[in-house]
Amino acid sequence: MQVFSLPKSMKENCKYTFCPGCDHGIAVRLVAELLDELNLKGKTILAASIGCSVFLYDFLDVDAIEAPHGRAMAEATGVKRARPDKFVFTYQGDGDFASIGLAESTHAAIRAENLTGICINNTTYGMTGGQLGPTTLIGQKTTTSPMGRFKDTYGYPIKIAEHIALCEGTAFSARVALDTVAHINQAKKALRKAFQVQLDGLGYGFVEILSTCPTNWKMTPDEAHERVKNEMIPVFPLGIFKDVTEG
Ligand SMILES: Cc1ncc(C[n+]2csc(CCOP(=O)(O)OP(=O)(O)O)c2C)c(N)n1
Ligand code: SF4
Repeated sequence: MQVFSLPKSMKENCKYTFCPGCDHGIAVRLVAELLDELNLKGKTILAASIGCSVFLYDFLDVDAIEAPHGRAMAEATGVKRARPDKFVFTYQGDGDFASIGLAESTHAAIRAENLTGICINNTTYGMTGGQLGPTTLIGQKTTTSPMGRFKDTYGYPIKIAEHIALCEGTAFSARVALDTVAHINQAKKALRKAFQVQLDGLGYGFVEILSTCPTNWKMTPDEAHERVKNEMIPVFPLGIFKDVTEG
């Protein structure tokens, strides 16, 4: 009989600091399951970031280095170059990865660093109170765009997975979501691929995960998943945008 239990790559007394119903919790569990399944627990170094995932090193039982304010890909680059035998990945919010850290994130892909990047896109700066972020949807109300995001004032949301796919050194880039069981299964598959391209030495693997922020969106978790389906996926289509293993 299969028993639902904590992945071995999670700390035994791990207590999430995420709000109840937040998709960050699902994403972290998928990462931990894959670390178990690929036998990576003892050879992983995480470059943690700022934002609601700041305490990731308290949840995952792996070595970690804290890299606040968008610098995770720069730190991960140094770690991986010094220890190419280690599996190195970042886990960052969209504000961290694609706003304050856009240069670091992009250049790591352009340099074909043999790293894995995971970006949680919840269309807002969650930890700091729901401000407008680089992926905020046109029309979306945030604490710093109370009338909604107008393109004339704030510009357009960035399509991160497509942007990373355009970088020559990218081996794999995909966008997934966590709003349904089918999508969660697809997300795990994409993460596995992004892990594998690093293990095979093929370059930069990246997954953008469409996620929720029920607290700042002022929605129930179910309403938040409806927003992912009805408002986010039409703007941020799911799929694989580059995969060098597929020719
Ligand atoms: C006043 C202020 N400005 C900037 C920061 C830096 N900062 C920490 S968390 C964060 C937002 C992170 O948002 P995101 O990367 O989208 O991750 P999320 O919290 O949504 O998971 C920022 C800008 C700060 N802590 N306080
Ligand atoms: S503030 Fe939003 S993104 Fe952060 S833990 Fe709470 S629900 Fe999740």
